[in-house]
Amino acid sequence: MKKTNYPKHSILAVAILLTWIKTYVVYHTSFDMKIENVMQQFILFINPLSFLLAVYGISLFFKSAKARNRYLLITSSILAIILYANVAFYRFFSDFITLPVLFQTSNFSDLGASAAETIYVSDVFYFIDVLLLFAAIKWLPNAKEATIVKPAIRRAYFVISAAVLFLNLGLAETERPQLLTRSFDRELLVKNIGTYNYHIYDIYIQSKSHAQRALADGSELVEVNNYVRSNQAEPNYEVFGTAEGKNVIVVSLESLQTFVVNEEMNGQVVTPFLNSLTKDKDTYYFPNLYHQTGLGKTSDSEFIVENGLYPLGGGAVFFTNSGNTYNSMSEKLNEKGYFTNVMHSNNKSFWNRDIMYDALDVDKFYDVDSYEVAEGDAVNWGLKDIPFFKQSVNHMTEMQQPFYSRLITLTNHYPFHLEKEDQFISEYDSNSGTLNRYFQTARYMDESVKILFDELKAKGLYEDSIIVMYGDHYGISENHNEAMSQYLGKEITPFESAQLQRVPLFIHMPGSDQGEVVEEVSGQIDIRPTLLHLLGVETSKDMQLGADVFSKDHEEFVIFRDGRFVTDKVVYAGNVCYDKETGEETEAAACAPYIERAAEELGYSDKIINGDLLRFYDEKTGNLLIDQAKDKK
Ligand code: GP9
Ligand code: MN
Repeated sequence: MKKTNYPKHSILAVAILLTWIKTYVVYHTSFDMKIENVMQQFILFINPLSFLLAVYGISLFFKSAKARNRYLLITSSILAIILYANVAFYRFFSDFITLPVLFQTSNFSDLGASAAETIYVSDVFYFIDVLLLFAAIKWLPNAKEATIVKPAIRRAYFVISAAVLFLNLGLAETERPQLLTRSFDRELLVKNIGTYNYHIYDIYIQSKSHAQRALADGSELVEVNNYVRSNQAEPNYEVFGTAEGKNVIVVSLESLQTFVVNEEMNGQVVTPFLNSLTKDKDTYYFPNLYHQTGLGKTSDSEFIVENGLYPLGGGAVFFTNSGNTYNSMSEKLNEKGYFTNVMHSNNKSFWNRDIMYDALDVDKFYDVDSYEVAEGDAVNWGLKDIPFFKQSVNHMTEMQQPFYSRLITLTNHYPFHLEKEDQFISEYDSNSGTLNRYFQTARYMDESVKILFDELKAKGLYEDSIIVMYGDHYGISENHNEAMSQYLGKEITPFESAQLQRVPLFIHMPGSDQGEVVEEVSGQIDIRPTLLHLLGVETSKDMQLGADVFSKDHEEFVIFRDGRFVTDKVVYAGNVCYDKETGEETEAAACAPYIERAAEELGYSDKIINGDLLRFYDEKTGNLLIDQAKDKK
């Protein structure tokens, strides 16, 4: 055979380069990914590389040229099919493939029909790298030569491929902190770690929850059920059903904490409209309600409100358990004839909402595509709250009534940027730009809520609706304690930090004349039973862990996702028991009985979610389906 000057591993290099370049071109031509700066462009460019180096690198173990070439071709074809499947899926769903979609059998008919429609002859382009690799194997002179690779060389090769992966992850982490721990958006994942790595990550997350699910059986429900039943709170029949038949409008107030309500900042009122609601004759205001979210932030609060269960301790339950059986508030209201929907002007795959809302039985998701985002109308991650509310109310006028709409706001979100024309008050003057701007965006949110009320009145929807608004989670993290302590005029101890987890809840019932400030210590987990009971919907058979705040049985005991808790007497934080009244450390015995119960309750909630136990429960009869086969549903 003729000797050539081609480098020894040129066929491997050709395979990697072809798939790499094709993937990068496909990113730009076939997906709609917003690239905001040069760094993001660079990350997008290098993100296929680490995976391709590793997977094609396996060919270095093959001793014969024929086997090696066959491996390279098969790998190249599989990768082309995976990428192409994503392209075809994206054309129809504007989203990347995630395993649960493939498992949800109801999606198959959709998928099949849409796939046929979205395949074109020109799609052979997506396989061009396979064809070129085939040609290279045929024509490249040294492609037929076997190359024996020394183990040391192979090791060096894989070290380099790992180094590329870490470089990629490092850059992604600076660009999007907590990307992997929170896994908040598929588009962001693909943008930062690449399609191929994303699929591995997706398989990892999904198989973890599948394994836990497979091991669970109905008998685990016995203990959970006993706990839930013994902690159940009877409705208060004085208020039960007082909002029956009304449209339900639930508003998630992004990052709004109670510390700004009824307060001033440098002589400026932060939330004038919400302040007026705290004294309004038709509004229940809850100043002592705490958020209970974990890493899943907004989505965790949605999960709590819909299901009356805690989110998970690690990762966002919207991602990890979107294939579970739930008995959500949407499902219950669907059964009462409500049209259930969520409105949020962001990319629908954020927090895996598009998939999770199916599991929660939400009839329709009005995502960013249902909104007109005119020039100058967007800030941070999407449409500003004022145009968002206006357009949302327009959608409501077209809905079948009664409806249950959950509106998720976005403007009061970190890093709290706002254009000049939307700044109704000046900034604060601490060393934290974040806190300084937070007051302005909170003020903007207040204005937007006022406009929501005005719009509902103008469109004739107000009188027939009940409006529930809650802060989803904290906006100011502990990184800003110094600035926070300047504002509050006191040191931020673990006690104060826990108290800062209060988020406001308003339940506004036009014409009810029932308004009051409900001082009861409560949590987001109580919202579901409280609201359902106001609507006259029983929850006595539901597998939920919250309790109706109006019930005489409601206990003042709020458990945070991280194990901290608050009662009417104590606050347990940083492993210290504090007297709630004074904020001073108190004897551990005052907290001791609750520590175990907090862990127990969180444990039961985790058990329900990880084992997907609601598939073994009949909420109509309250029967446990213990003898059912494990693979039910
Ligand atoms: C994203 C929005 C904000 O769609 O809900 O999410 P967050 O970062 O607050 O969880
Ligand atoms: Mn949020």
